[in-house]
Amino acid sequence: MIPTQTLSRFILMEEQKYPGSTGELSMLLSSIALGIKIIGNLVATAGFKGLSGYSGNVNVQGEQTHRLDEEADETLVGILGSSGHFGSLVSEERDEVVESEYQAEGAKYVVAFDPLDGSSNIGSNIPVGTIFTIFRKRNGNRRAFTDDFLQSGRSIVAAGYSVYGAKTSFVYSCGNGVHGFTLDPNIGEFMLTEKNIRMPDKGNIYSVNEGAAKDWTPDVASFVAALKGKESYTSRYVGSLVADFDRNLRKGGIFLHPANSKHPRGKLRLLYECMPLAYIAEQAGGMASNGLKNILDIQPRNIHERCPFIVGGKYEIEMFNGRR
Ligand code: P6P
Repeated sequence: MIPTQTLSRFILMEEQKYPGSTGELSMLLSSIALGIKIIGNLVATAGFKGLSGYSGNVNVQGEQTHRLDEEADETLVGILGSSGHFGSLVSEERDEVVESEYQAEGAKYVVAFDPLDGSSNIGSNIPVGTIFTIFRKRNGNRRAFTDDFLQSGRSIVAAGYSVYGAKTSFVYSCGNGVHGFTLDPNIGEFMLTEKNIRMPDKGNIYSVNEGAAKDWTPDVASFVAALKGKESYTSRYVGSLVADFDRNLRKGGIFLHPANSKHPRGKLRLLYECMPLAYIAEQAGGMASNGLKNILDIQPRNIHERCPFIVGGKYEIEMFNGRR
């Protein structure tokens, strides 16, 4: 079978389900997909393009930034900025909200993204990725500003992520299921490879950094012990969020980056890591929690807020919540 469904065509077909749509969301998604193709190439060729290693700068998170972090960020800011169809954006690499210099007055959307998650793994050829969240501005008739990002996950219009690994993949949802695409580098197109991805209700994989076990709260410790014991789950942990999430999305199981004594509010970022992946998980039949409530019911208080993140199939999340 010759695959013929490309991401560009799929996005347009999705758009036709919404009469009166302006095409802005399609333009945004296509712009993000273009940025992901470029970033995938940068990741693959960094070793001989002088893009390896640290840049010498420190980001808003207080972390040393890799040259690739900055290149990925510049790529997305540049492409989205010139699309004219977004009001403003948030990047993990930037302290403040970035205004779109070309912002069309009526631009409807704002975009938050982690341009290159897991970049500490790049030197050892471990998969990394880009994660994004798209909201509609609270008020379409005024310029975008920070408050447009501080919406709960229930207001997400679209979200997705890429994995730069053995292949460059793109997984996204606009609320009509989760769909997966694979980049064909020979033609530069993302080809549809998985329609309506479903997360198994119950799996047999748990994914957590056991090196942090000494810092876990008792509920997390007893939950992981039960999975390893009577439930006989197997352990898989890459240490790159998109890789660990992408595996569990298809095979089932549970991923945990819980609050611990070192990160009492969690390590992962709510707006552009936890929320988009929670949205994808829920669209695929799974669930995500911060340990107390559904991630999608949380309203961010600031654009770089951190959050404990537990995401998995219904069985595992209900077990974690003590209902099994
Ligand atoms: P830990 C990578 O640095 C990252 O931000 C995520 O991609 C990954 O899931 C997490 O941190 C790993 O954190 O505490 O296990 O090193």
